Amino acid sequence: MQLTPEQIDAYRRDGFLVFPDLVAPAEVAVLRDEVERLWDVEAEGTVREGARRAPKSMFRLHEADGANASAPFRALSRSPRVLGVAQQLLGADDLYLHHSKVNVKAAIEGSVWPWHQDFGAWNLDGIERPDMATYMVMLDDATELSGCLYMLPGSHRWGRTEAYLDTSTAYRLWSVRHDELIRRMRESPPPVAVTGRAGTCAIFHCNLMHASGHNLSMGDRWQAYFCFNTCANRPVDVANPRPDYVRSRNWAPMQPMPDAAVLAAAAPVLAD
Ligand SMILES: O=C(O)CCC(=O)C(=O)O
Repeated sequence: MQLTPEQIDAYRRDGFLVFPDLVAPAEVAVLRDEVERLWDVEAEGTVREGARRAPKSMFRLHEADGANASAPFRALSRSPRVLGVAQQLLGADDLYLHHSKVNVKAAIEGSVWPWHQDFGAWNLDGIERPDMATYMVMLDDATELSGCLYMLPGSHRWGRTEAYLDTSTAYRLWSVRHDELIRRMRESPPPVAVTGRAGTCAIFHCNLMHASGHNLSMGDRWQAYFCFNTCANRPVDVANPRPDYVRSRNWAPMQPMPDAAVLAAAAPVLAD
């Protein structure tokens, strides 16, 4: 998938792009089956929350091995729509995934993701340059009520803002000091709600300020994320590195797969 010069300009200006309905309903169905298959798997890379103990995040879907390995998610991450777009925006062919995940924001119980820049954590992981971007795929309709993402347009141009560890939710997150955030937001265009139908995608710069609210709706809000880095920007060694599922040590360049590989990777339906 070739981005237009206008899309590339918009990414540089705003720090994100949205692609409505990019993943077909049949592919979304395959990916949703995968989330259901992995739901009860007790994996190191699954963080749960709420009375239902629903996954807040299921990590490491894109690798060929491991408890949460998923062939359809692996194929999607390597498709021209995903890997190809990341290659164009990061200006490099050799990319790897720092991590992948599905965030299941469960009906009523799925909680907030405070305002943050992804690079706040990834810089602490030992990655030196903000040559990174996150690709998001909606696996069901995302609304403001169900806790869609919000982006603060242009905030990636602030550079990295000092982060603190917010421990208020099931997934500890490097967030932004509230006084600093309010000061910056007063000078910024208003946040954009990234709503859309299942299959809508977005890509955003690793310094883009983003957040999402509690899911107040009666339905879950499932979204997949692929966090790309250039192989040349792989992390340097740090003391006490985070686990592999969130700070990958597989720095081999990803090999592209065709778009059709997502459906081809679906588990076969067995006859009675
Ligand atoms: O899934 C969400 O609502 C937010 C996820 C997010 O911001 C992140 O993983 O960095």
